[in-house]
Amino acid sequence: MTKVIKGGTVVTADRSYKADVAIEGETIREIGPDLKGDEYVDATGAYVIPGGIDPHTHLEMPFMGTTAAETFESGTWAAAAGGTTMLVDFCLPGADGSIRNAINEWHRKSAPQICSDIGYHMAVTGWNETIFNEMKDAVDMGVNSFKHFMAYKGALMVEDDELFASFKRCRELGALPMVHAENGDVVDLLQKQMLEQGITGPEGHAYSRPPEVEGEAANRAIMIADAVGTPLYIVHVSCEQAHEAIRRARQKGMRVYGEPLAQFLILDDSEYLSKDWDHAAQRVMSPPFRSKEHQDGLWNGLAAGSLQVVATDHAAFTTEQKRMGRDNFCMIPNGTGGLEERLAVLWTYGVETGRLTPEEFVAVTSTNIAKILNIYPRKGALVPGADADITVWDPKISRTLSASNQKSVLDYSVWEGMQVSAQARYTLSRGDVIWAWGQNSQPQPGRGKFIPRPAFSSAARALSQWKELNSPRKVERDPLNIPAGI
Ligand code: DUC
Ligand code: ZN
Ligand code: ZN
Ligand code: ZN
Repeated sequence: MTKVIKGGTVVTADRSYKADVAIEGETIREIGPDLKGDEYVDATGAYVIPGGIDPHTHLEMPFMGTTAAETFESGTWAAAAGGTTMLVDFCLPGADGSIRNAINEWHRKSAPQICSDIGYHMAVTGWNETIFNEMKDAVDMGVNSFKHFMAYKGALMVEDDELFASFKRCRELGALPMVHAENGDVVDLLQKQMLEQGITGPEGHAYSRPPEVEGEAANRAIMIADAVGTPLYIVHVSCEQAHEAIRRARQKGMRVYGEPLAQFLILDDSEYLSKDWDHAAQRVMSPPFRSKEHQDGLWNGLAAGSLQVVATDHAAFTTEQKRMGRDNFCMIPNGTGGLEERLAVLWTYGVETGRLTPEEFVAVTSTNIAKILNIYPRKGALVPGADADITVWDPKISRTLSASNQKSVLDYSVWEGMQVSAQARYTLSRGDVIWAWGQNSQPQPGRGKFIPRPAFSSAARALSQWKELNSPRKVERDPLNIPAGI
């Protein structure tokens, strides 16, 4: 049975051209003019793009005394409705601290629910021999990236010696270290000062996490990564201070990757001054939204290549959950949503305004992510043999984003009232149409798969070289086989 996506303009990270796409089973068979099939998907007047990959979500995550409300089922449905066909979710260790158990727990939760494919990053929230050993298990289980929180003091935060040790372990294993870059000690101090001054509302959240604390941590993590000799991925880059650190490191030849969020590109910190407590609290996340000046820099970074991917950090807490921090902003569960809206807002505010070309849009929403996370070209590519994760992207459907029409389980939307100019007409996951605009039916829970992401192979080579040289000053700079030019 051959399915043909007919009459569209194929857009890849490199170029755009008129072509049909033939799918056999779960993969792409052929791309070319006038292809014949048994079944057709109409792409007339639309773009045919690799399905979006959101590299940063927190579905059903236990966090700050509660659990994120977005489920694997609602989250993957919302993603499909927004043209995203794969999520990479953050796996957190439970009370026993075991990485292996945490990954199994994530499988247990996600497997029966996911409508599309998923991968994981693993969080390293402390340092001991078990963690050192189990990081290898994680890589063997298909998790090749480890996130480190430099903030959330007393909870998830790791110290610099732990960062160094864990980065080194990543290097040995051929895994990619990631950081949440905020100076947790300074945030902790500033939070106490805010409360002492009687500032207890959501605006205190933004005041206690200024851009400098993010810039400082980004610089520190980069220096530690350079000392270890490993690439580094900095999640949720919100400000010029962190962007500047990444740009400088890249100029010096380091492989440092930066991930701004859709929220940071479009929404700003004036939201925290709302007279409506709920409105402001719903937008509390870390790092917080920044002032408008930071946004131009982030957009320019995406076009210039100093920032490579756009994520959402989708961590969805209901208004009721946000009210846990009614008397103290430090208790507001941190997180906002966007996995359903990411492509539409990026198209509207990026491509429609001329800040990004359609090809750059594909690069930052899918292809670069697949390359950096080592799942390219199975994902993120429109080539024969790749998984048929494809979005038929319609630049003529304009609509208003609202909690009333979203697939997310949230009772509000941080994008409420925003007009967007494009929408997924069809979303295909490994050849199945899992979303059709106008039909609004839910894809089958459990049809999604966990996609193992292998260790980066050139790391092993670099490691043996390094052992031979037996000198920490002679470490190879780039042990990972991420394709050049990203
Ligand atoms: N930031 C958030 O806002 N939510 C989840 C975790 C994080 O780092
Ligand atoms: Zn410290
Ligand atoms: Zn984070
Ligand atoms: Zn996050």
